[in-house]
Amino acid sequence: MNVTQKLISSHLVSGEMKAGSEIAVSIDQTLTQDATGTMAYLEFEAMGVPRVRTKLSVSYVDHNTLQTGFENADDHRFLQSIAAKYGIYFSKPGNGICHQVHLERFARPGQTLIGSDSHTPNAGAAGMLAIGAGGLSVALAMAGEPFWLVMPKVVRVNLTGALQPGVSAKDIILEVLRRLTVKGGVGKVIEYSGDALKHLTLPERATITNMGAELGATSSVFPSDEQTLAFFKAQGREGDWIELKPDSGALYDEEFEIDISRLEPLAAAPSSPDKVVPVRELSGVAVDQVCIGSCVNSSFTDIVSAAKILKGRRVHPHVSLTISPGSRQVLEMITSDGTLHDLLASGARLLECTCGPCIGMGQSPPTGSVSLRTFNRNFPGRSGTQNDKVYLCSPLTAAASALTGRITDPREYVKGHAPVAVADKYETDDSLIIPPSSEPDKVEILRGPNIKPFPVKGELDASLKAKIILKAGDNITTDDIMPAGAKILPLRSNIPAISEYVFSKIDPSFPERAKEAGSGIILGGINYGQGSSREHAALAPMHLGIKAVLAKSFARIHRDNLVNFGILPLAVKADLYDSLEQGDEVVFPQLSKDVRESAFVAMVSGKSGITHKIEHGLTPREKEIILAGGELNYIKTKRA
Ligand code: MIC
Ligand code: SF4
Repeated sequence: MNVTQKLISSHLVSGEMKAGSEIAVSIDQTLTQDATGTMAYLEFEAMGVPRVRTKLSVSYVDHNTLQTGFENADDHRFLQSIAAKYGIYFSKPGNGICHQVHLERFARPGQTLIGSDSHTPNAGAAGMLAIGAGGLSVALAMAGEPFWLVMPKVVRVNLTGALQPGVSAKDIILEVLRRLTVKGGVGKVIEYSGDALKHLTLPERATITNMGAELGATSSVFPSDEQTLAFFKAQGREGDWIELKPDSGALYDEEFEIDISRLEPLAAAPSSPDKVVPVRELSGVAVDQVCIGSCVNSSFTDIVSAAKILKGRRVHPHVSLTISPGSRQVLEMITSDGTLHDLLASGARLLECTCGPCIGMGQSPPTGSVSLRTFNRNFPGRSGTQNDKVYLCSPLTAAASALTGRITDPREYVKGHAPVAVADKYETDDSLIIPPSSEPDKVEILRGPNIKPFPVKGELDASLKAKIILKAGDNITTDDIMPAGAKILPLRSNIPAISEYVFSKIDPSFPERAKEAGSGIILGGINYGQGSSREHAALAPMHLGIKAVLAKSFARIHRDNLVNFGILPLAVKADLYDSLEQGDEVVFPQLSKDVRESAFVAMVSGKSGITHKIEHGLTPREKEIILAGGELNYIKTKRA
């Protein structure tokens, strides 16, 4: 078996390990972050389970940390109180980005983790099966339910050689993205192997598994080996380590090789993580802003390697350089070893240990400018500035470019630098991680006025007449569907309020048209719903009356979220997509009967009168959920 098969088979509770068939795995650990966590815990609360049933559950606050009104602060207080009551560890704001802290303090080789954040596969660097999911799936796992997924294909990426100076782990994953594109990983786990692994440290591996999310992959994983042990020892967690390697002769569904010694610095051009080009081809592009941080590149190693380039030099006068360390551990270490001083002396601005600019929580770039970021996503407008031009690159490229004010190949700036190794010993102060209360009965859950109950749908309609509210193109992201940023994120606990922003960046009158129609449909192209795990991209449209999404294909997490909230996801062929227009009316004459009894649903186009038979592709379990009007209704009936 390969590593992925070992992880799945040791947790398999239902189904057959045959690529494409539905399986269920037991979940050892869960994580949430604040922007998805409030909903997830409200959903968990509704399940009436007195204490989480996982081995470990952690609630992080790292996204909504700008307290520009009472909303985010109220959410933090709610999250802390509900964690104390239900047996969840609470990582306070300032302690760091969930994925970075989880890798440092909690990841365990051989275990399973689901998190209400799409970059949860970051922990796959430590030999875990770590998967991003909607908040409701995470709530169910906390209640002891298994996690359902389609058995992925396992792709072996064989890494050979060693990185040249100035080239880093970010360039490896950018190369994978260049080859596979943002939809190339759908239905797959990317498993890394090869002799290059002996040089790749855990933080470097995490950069690679983290950004596997941008491939649309179910997860990414590395074996747990000597490098893993070195990291665990340095974190004082040797006891949590086990070895986990593929059997010799393990089989894979697909494989390809990258000789990493031949890679050069790469960058993703605006506005998609797979628009990858060599940095050298961009040299000369003037930059106004450089941001180093986010869960993909904010480790101690990342910040120190950037600082080595900046040391003794000054940031270009036209550039604003920001640094967001990934965790308090990273911040403490760069403070005590003098790196922070080098950064500040170069003219860098220090931000909190949070997601910050990555999710538009501040630092939106100026109009018409270029922003160069070490992040994982550059979807249009995600920075908070309309028509933004965001490039993604490594911390080395970012640092060199901050000095010159132009996108710059870092290779000539690293001459004489020894590669930054994993620290022998990390500073481990867990005082900002609050353990759950030992007297849960005495804990009162503190809810502010912004925390509204989540909407629940009724059973699937027997028949449905609906209007196509929006016809969208390919690769629509959840940032398009339910934008984030400092203005909208504080409404994550308030579905009626946040629904007013559905599609606001690309089609501001969408909410109004949807409400007016009463029942609506969204028509999408390929890879609809790529990107984040935010279930708000399903919940808020549901609140506006969206009953089905017809798309050429779906991203995994978003499709799960649609099913979870009773919105019917229908994959349609290109000719049907082409024949339908925004504003058209369609009728499903016997919707619930079709879903219950057939593999197809009938849909009559109002314009042509033609009846189309659409294969719904729902598994038996998903059928039940859709018929019940969503997972919460389904679970309630099942339990009753
Ligand atoms: C993101 O990177 O888009 C986020 C913000 O972390 C999301 C979660 C969210 O929308 O709250 C994700 O990646 O799942
Ligand atoms: Fe936070 Fe950005 Fe990572 Fe999402 S991708 S978890 S917003 S740092």
